[in-house]
Order: sequence, then C-alpha cells, then structure tokens
Amino acid sequence: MERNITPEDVTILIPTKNEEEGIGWVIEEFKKLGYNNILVIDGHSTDRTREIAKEKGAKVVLQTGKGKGQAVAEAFKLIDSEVVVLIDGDGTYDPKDVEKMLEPIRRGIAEHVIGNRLENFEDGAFTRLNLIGNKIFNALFRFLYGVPVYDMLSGYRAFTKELYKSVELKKHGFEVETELTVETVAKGFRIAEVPINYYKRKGKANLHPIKDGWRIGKAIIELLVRYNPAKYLYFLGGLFLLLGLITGVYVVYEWFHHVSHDLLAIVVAILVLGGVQFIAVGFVLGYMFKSMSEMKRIIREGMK
Ligand SMILES: Nc1nc2c(ncn2[C@@H]2O[C@H](COP(=O)(O)OP(=O)(O)O)[C@@H](O)[C@H]2O)c(=O)[nH]1
Ligand SMILES: [Mg+2]
Repeated sequence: MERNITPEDVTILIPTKNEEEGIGWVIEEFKKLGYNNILVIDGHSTDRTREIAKEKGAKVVLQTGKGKGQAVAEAFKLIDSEVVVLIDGDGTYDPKDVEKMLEPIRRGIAEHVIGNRLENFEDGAFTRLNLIGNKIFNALFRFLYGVPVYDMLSGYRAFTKELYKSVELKKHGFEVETELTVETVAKGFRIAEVPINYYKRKGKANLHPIKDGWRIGKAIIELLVRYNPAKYLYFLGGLFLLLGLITGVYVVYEWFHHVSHDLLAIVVAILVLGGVQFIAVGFVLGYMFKSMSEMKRIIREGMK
C-alpha cells in the first residue's frame, strides 16, 4: 500500500552528546530540505550543543536517563508523527539522503528502514577495527536471526509510527540499534536497507569500540534468547549430538576390538537422546515463534 509522506509527517530525531561541531550543519540541512520538525534529545552535553540546536530552530529536550538507547526510547514516547527519522548529530550521515530513507515507507514495503553505509563511505569514515567489527556483527546477526541485514548498527534509520510505538527498548546504551533490529523482526515488521553516504565524523566519538563492541556482541546473542529460544536449543542439541557421535564411534570401534565400555555406552545414549530432545523441542518452539510473529502481523494489518 502506497503512503503519502510529506515533510510535515516526519520528525527528525537527533540524540546528541557533545556534538557542537556537527549538530548545526545537520539541522540546517534538514531545514533546507523542508523538514522542520526536528527534535534533539540531549544527553547532558557539556559543550554548546543545546544552544546551537535551539538557535537553529530545533526542539531540544534533556533526556532523563543516560545513554543513546534511553534517549531514543524516551523520544519515541514524546513523538507522535507518522514517521521518525533517526540520525546522528555528528555530521556522518547526509540529511540529503532522507528521501532515499523514506522511499521504502512511501512504497509500503517496510516499516523500518536502515541506511546502509558499507557500500559508499568516505575514506577514514570507518576505522579498520570498526569496519571489521561491523562485518562480524552483521554476519553473526544474519546467522543467528536468519534475516538479511548488512548494516544493522547504522545510526540512520526511518520508522513508521506502528513500529516506533510498539518496540520495547530496554537497553540503555549503544545496543539500541541491535535491539531495534531484533524487536522489528520479533514483532513481524519488515526491514529494508538502502545505500547511503557516510562521512568522517566531526568532533570526538562517544562509542568506545572495545567496551561498546563487547556489549553489542553480547546483546546480539542475549536478545536471541528473548525472541528465538529455538535457536538456542538447536545449538545445545547439536553440541550433544556431536559429543555423542564422537564417543559413540569410539565405543563401537573398541567393541569390534573386543573391548566393551558399558558405562560410556550409557553416556552415549544419554547424549544422543538428549540432543534429539533439545532439537525436537527447539523445532516446536521455532514453529510457535514463527506463527506468533505471523499472527501479530496479521492482527496489526487487520486493525489498520
Ligand atoms: N542523548 C544522548 N545521545 C548520545 C549519547 N551517546 C551518544 N549519543 C549520540 O548518539 C549519536 C551516535 O553516537 P556516536 O558517538 O556518533 O556513535 P557511532 O556513530 O555509533 O560511532 C551521536 O549523535 C551522539 O552524540 C547519550 O548518552 N545520550
Ligand atoms: Mg556517529
């Protein structure tokens, strides 16, 4: 279903923490493009970020808690427009790409759009560590969740109202992009990725590649338990079967050479049967999970 989205239907959401070097440019560019609903949610910047944002005509609020995740969750409650476009205040993303970001929503093919930075980025926009980390996390995510995303940690995103009003964000920091992506798949919404430009940062980064990278990696795995326990059971079952197989081959081999390992044979049986059970339960859970998200999608569409 095609949707008519005009700039008045959109709120540009910019979480900031000490972005005095970039924030002015970001707001100005959006204004030039006709986007005037701009909300800056600030994490108690100690520089001139809030002043500049007000000067340029954005609405500025101070987040009540800490971290980008908490700021985004709080802003989602304050906003009521048809579409939210989330963007960094550091000038790394191009406001001019906003029409590209809105395209899948206008065409009605996605509720959540991710700007993919990885095809078209300026030299020096990513450090080598960030680029490798990004590729690993995306590969891990695709493997665990079975969803084809290539830049799940991107900070340039667009959401429909149904989406941003129904996602539950519990993580407070830079796990927010992961949680947004997981919540989207878990609730049966559709994701689209569009290629965007990505530039070198103005000002100092807030994200710490090791500390935050670790937390993001943990979140990718942890959130799977919350939304797809089946995958965990497959993993456990696979491990049991593998151990059972190795021990079993050994027991049978020895038996042919007239040595019998009674106790080990019992262990083999337990491992194999246990493994099969994990997988069987996982299969049922997986089926339930899939039908539930399908049902949620149908119910939502019926309510429109
Ligand atoms: N409100 C708020 N914004 C934050 C916080 N930490 C980072 N940000 C903003 O979130 C955006 C993304 O952070 P950034 O440091 O650019 O991380 P990166 O783009 O993932 O490397 C930037 O606009 C930051 O200023 C925070 O604790 N509170
Ligand atoms: Mg950034």
